[in-house]
Amino acid sequence: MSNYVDEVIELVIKQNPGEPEFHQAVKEVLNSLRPVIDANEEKFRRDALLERIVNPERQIKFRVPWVDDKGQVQVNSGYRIQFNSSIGPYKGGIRLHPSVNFSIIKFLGFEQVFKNSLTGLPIGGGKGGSDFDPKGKSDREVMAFCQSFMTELCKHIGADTDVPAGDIGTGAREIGYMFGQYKRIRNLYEGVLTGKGLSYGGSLARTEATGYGLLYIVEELLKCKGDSLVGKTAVVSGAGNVAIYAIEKAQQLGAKVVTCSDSTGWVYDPDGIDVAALKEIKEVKRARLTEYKNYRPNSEYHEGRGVWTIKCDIALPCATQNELNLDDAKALVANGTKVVAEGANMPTTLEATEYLQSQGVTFLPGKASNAGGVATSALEMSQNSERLSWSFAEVDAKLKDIMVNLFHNIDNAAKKYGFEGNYVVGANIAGFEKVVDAMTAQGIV
Ligand code: NDP
Ligand code: 2IT
Repeated sequence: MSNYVDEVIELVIKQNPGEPEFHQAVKEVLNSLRPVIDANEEKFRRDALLERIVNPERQIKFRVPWVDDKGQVQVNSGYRIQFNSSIGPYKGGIRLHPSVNFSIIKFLGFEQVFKNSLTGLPIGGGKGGSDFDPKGKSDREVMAFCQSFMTELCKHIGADTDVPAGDIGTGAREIGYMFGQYKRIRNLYEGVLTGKGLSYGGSLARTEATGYGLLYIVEELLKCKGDSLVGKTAVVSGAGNVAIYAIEKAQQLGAKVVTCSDSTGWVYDPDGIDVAALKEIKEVKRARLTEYKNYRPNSEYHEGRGVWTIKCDIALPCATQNELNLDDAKALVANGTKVVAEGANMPTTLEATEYLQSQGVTFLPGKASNAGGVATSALEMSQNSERLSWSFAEVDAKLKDIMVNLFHNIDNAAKKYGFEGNYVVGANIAGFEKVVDAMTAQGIV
């Protein structure tokens, strides 16, 4: 077996010190690509293929000054990583969260390259964000931040160059303010962002797409095992965009979802989460989950973390990276969980993933199972290019088709290399092969 993978992992650690999330994402991908890399080592080494693929094409960091409601100037850092444009313009969300740094944006950008490849649509990989925290800020403060952020970012993006979208902390409100500022400065009305409002170029079903897509792929997986979601119990973490629409679709497809969580606590509702209440608390009031009990007196609210201790058939982590660790995985296995499918990006630690797989739990990695969001963003780009809007049913049907095809694509890739049922290997190989093909065809760039 070749040492090429180990050498490149060493190089990444050396060249990107203090970036543990980025190291983690690179290790997960490269280790599972060993069968392909071993088979092509001479060519890949000559072309420095792996050294190029782990190096972003461009990374941008900039100052974001803005004035708060007291007249005080605040300064945040803005980031955009343009990771790989071999199969299309850079595409990926903008995360607004105090934890944002190069490590987090690089891990997300790296994952995005392979995820976007798996959608089958012409989108390259990128990611951006800021350590700005929208929580507790007034609308005016959020607007001031978004305008300042876009004043710099607009120099680096464009409908055919790089198309950002939402992620943690960036929803319809933030995208609206950013779009307005881009249009004003660049004097261009173009599809430079996705996740836009419906009145100015957004796509129907984009809001729902990541959560719905997650359930479409789980449904297809179960169907191939002669099973379905009907009567299953699921636990979900998170209470944001991905979690809300994952819960909604799971319940439409016949499962009962009994948990959700936010960064301070979690809810257990034995009768099934009330999605309308959750939407009102999170999307309208922007409040904490402590409110949920006012709507559902039968439910329990707990401080801290704990959703993985609840007995379930299916676990859907939909909050953030590394939120499901080895102890959580052990609790799930002890409770008889059969499927873990990631709605968030890298929510499961490497040790937890390996443990789940070793115990026969079917594991769907985020770059496959949450790809419905970015896939529908690509559909929004198509609609913007032709200056038309498709119906909800049309977009939703395309999304479902994409997720079903994606599942068979990763399933076949895993089988082809002798790793049947290992969807980490399947997703990484299938995503990688297309990117390598495009990079090779385009020469040393
Ligand atoms: P939101 O901001 O809408 O929601 C995030 C949720 O996760 C909130 O409930 C939040 O709680 C919780 N959360 C965030 N950070 C932490 C933390 N450090 N610890 C515990 N809980 C936390 O984001 P999204 O739903 O859009 O994103 C969720 C995940 O899905 C992310 O990993 C994102 O990268 C991924 N993703 C998103 C896509 C999209 O289309 N939006 C597409 C594909 C993946 P609180 O409100 O208290 O902060
Ligand atoms: O992680 C992701 O795929 C997203 N946050 C969505 C990216 C997008 O461009 O829609």
